[in-house]
Amino acid sequence: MTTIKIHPYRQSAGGWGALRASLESLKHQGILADGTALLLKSNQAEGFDCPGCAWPDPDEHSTFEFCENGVKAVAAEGTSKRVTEAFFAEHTVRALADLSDYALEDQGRLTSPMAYDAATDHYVPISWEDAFARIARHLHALRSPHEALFYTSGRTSNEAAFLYQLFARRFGTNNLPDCSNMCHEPTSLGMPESIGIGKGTVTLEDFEHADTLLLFGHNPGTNHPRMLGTLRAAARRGARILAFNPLRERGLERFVNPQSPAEMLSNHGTEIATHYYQPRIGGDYAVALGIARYILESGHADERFIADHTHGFAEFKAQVMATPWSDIAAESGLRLEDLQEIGAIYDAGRAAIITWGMGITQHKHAVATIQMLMNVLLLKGNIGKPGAGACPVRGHSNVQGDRTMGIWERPPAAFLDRLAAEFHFEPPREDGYDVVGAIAAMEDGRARVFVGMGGNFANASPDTTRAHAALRACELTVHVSTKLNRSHIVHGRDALILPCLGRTEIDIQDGRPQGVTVEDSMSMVHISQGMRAPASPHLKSECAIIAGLAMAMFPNDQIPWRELVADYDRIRDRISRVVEGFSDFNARVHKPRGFHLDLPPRSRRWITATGKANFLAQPLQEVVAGRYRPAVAGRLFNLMTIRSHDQYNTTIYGFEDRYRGVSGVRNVLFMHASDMQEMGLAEGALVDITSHWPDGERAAPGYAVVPYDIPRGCLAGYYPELNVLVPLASHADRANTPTSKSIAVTIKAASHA
Ligand SMILES: Nc1nc2c(c(=O)[nH]1)N[C@H]1C(S)=C(S)[C@@H](COP(=O)(O)OP(=O)(O)OC[C@H]3O[C@@H](n4cnc5c(=O)[nH]c(N)nc54)[C@H](O)[C@@H]3O)O[C@H]1N2
Ligand SMILES: Nc1nc2c(c(=O)[nH]1)N[C@H]1C(S)=C(S)[C@@H](COP(=O)(O)OP(=O)(O)OC[C@H]3O[C@@H](n4cnc5c(=O)[nH]c(N)nc54)[C@H](O)[C@@H]3O)O[C@H]1N2
Ligand SMILES: [Mo]
Repeated sequence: MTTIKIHPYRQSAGGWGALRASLESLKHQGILADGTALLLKSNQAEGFDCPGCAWPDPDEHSTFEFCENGVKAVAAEGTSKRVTEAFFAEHTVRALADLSDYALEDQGRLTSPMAYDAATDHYVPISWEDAFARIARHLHALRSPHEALFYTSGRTSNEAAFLYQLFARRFGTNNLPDCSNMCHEPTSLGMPESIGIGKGTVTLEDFEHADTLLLFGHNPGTNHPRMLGTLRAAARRGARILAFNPLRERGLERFVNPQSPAEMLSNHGTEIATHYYQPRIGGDYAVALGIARYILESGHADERFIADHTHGFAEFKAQVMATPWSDIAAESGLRLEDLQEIGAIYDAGRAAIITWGMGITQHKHAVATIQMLMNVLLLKGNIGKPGAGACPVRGHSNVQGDRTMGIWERPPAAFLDRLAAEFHFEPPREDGYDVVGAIAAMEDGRARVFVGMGGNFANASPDTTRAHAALRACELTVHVSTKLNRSHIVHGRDALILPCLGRTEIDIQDGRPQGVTVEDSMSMVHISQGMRAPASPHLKSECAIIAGLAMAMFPNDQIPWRELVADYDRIRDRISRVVEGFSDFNARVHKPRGFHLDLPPRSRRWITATGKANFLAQPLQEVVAGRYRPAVAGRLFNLMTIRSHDQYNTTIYGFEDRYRGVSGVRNVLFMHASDMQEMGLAEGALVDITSHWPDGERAAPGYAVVPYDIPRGCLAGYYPELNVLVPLASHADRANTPTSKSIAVTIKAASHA
């Protein structure tokens, strides 16, 4: 038994708590003095894009938008701490393995290229040239280019992403797994089949015209705090805001805007959600189906829109009407009255936006759920008019842009054709491995070299034990990184750490400062200009690292790598001819605030097989039957893995999950009080968690249960620690996104309490 106590957070999200935490993080990184100056450059017309989340910036005012977790992200990159060659000389990799993930990242910024030396078990200094030559040697020695994997995390700029995919395809493979595979892949797969594009259809301005907002499965107070400003404005205008989340999340309930002196002084915030519903984990398909059924029954569907713009309505209607309300309610975890209320509110709305995050995508039936959300929009003509549309809330600040630039293991043929025409080579045509496929390929030797452009593959991936073994089986692992992390410790026989510039830092090529570009969650493309002196003189930009490697790989190549990287305008010129929607890229992006990509659904053009927007649905019983419900001894729970308020994915900033009232620990398991009672567990009791899958059990020992407002039968704990429980083969249908929000587990009192 430990003394973990939950202290319910009665304050609003934001407010003084956010200011205090921001100052703490600047202090912790040793940059309190110049941190503020740095922050003022974030998300400005001439500054850098915040490396936090992908939420867009309001364009009418260019004042600094305060965001606690943006401060933490910028401070983490701007830290005064450094990992030096002396540090690596002092510690064997074995010794480093004993450090926690928090401690690894907290060593500070990487400063020079390092290579693993098996004889001494140390990372030792290596020159950039030798590092490139070593990678080239390994790659050339492969039997096939498909034995190499090129992973990308979503912070990588458009320019670096474009060069990186060009390099991989020039080498001969589409093995470009990325963080998106674990994130919004079901969105990118499901939306095009429905409406012809895998991106959100709204802009920030639409939020000003919407009178109804449906928020599914994301936690803005923590993961995209600037969205709270948008929601606050909508709430003040009287929009109805419906939140769907098994957990009660403070940031969805009440928000004090740190930029509003009146709110700060009175400490009285704005209510965000007008209605808060707590479906059971994975219940959203049924919720959305219920909304559809309500609209169909009410007779208020937009018949004109349906006739002019959609396909498959009759079949869809028959299927929905054949699903009994009692099944819908049972599967959603909500009461019939709630479902009716939701339907009525949506029905009464003039213009509605639906947003969603990981609570929707990290499930077995994620694609079907997203398509059901699209059906709900289509029923009322809520796409292609002001104030209405689909808004997937992306994660990493440039994850959407990376995909636009061709970081995709299943590239469309038209993209490859244009790449071939522009660079005069024949790119590979067969699909590559995604994240799940990459792990399996490393396990059985089909892949032998792993290159990571950012990220932390070892800890972000599902099934930690298998993911680690897979990396260890490689002949070479290479990581282009800013900070030390587990992926450097869990390495291949040969291993390299290549330290790069962060987005906040000045990037000089050929004597001139370069800007990069990014695309936010709403398809705004703009320049990001580093402002700070690099953390070390030995760092290279991601673009320069890729070009350096390419020149070592392909001397005298027809692709002029050296020229391209000497001036990023040249990379953008190439992008303008290869990537659709980017014509005149340089001219457009150098305008303040950049430009918006043209999205066909906004003007009701549907680039689908039918030429229309498609109603697509799966019978509810099929969705239910697809769920894994093993017969086990003891009670089966459904576990979701989520982010605390004090982390950025695998980067743990600290141990304060402020809005959930948890302090100082991360080994907690949120549980309904009645379930605790039924299991005979007192607050703080330690339990061992076991996940179940046909290939066997996986264990996470020593978690302290805390009572929480969560539906019975549901549990929640933190990512990445609980990734050990996610079976590799448990992933979203077709999209292969690990089911990180839905893991079948049992619990029992800890063996060593
Ligand atoms: N500060 C900070 N910002 C971040 C990140 C970070 O780690 N830290 N990560 C970035 C990245 S890569 C991403 S993808 C985003 C992630 O942002 P989110 O999508 O908010 O990610 P999660 O914390 O995983 O939380 C998902 C939410 O879904 C809810 N949920 C879980 N299961 C279900 C379900 O079945 N149905 C419903 N309706 N809800 C459910 C959880 O209770 C939780 O509130 O944030 C980005 N921004
Ligand atoms: N169980 C579970 N697993 C999950 C999730 C979950 O909710 N639950 N979420 C999934 C999601 S949504 C995502 S997006 C993935 C995240 O997966 P990743 O993107 O792979 O992980 P991060 O933790 O964001 O990567 C952090 C590392 O990136 C490096 N880095 C930071 N900035 C830069 C930069 O500018 N350039 C370069 N080259 N490197 C940089 C630093 O070295 C840092 O250690 O995890 C997924 N895994
Ligand atoms: Mo993500």
